[in-house]
Amino acid sequence: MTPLRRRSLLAAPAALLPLARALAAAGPDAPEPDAPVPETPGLAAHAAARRRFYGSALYEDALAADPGLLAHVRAECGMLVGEYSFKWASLQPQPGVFRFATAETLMAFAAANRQRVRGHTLVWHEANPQWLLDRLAPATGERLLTGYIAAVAGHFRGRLVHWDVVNEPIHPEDGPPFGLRDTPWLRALGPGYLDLAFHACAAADPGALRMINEFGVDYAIDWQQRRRDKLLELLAHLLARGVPVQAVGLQAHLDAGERALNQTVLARFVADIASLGLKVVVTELDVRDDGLPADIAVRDAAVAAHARAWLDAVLANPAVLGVLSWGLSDRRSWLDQRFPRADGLPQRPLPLDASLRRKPLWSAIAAALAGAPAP
Ligand code: 9MR
Repeated sequence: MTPLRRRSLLAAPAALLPLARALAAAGPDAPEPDAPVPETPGLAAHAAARRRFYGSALYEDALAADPGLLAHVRAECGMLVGEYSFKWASLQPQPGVFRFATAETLMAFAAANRQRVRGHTLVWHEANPQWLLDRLAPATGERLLTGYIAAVAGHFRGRLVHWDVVNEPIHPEDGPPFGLRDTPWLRALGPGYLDLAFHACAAADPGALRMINEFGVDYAIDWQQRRRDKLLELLAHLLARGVPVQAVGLQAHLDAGERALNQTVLARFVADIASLGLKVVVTELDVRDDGLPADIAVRDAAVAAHARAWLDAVLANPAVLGVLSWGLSDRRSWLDQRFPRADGLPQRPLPLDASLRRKPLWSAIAAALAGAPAP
């Protein structure tokens, strides 16, 4: 705060003096206080009215350190997903050593609030411990993969509603068949790593919906069309081989500056997935705004309109079970590291702002859920 503003605040009318003093004491960078939890229904209730769910990812540090956020997570979310604690590097940091404590803290929080939890993720090319990458080879791969899934999915058996059995397997530019990404798993085991993973998960926790979770399938642009085509091809091949995949996660990391949002293309893609007999979950919704001007009202409106158009097209299909966003509040998003705005301002990608107030994106999600057809 400049000296000038501080003086003018302290010169405020007597009735405003306590507020002026509080503002002056708070200093220039002090965050606004957390907004109280509204009394009107949260997104979970809006979703439940259409027999869908709404939830969000929770960054695990919040469980101990951010009671303000947790109060809103309780009010808005019917489902949670750990942002990191169910990944391999977190659950098995050393060979033979499993650490379930953080994931169990999240499970306990969810249970106390009658929230469901989805598991993310069993097999991925990221968030793997170094020891695993060092040991992974054709001779060892099957035992490492199926042993881990038996242990982890077995540990949570009956307590998770979904498992992202395989995360982000598609990357057509890499060259392997079915557009599969060139990963340590593919190199060790070939495309059959997916079969092994799904069968192992089905055996260890038959009640969790078994999913492939993928990003970059949102827009009518060539490289994303290739990803949609390859994902559909992969799913058809898996099903033809009797691989027990049951649903597709559309991550929905959207970009408010992207103009190629085509509702017809999107609706067709979801219908193609559904026609294979598979369900769909929107798993990681957020909306980048680094292509937009700084003005907050402009950004918030554009983010909301963009998400609304995407969600309307996707939720029109009764195979879509629900929506989770990748975080609930702008106070923390991976996008600020991965796609920082040129002007240094934080991104505003999530339903609540950094002070936990509902944003236009909150209303867009509520309205899109309200428009979903009967499942
Ligand atoms: O948001 C997550 C970040 O905190 C982690 O460091 C990172 C690596 O584990 O994963 C991020 O979440 C990703 C998710 O697991 C899969 N889809 C893309 C998400 C954003 O990168």
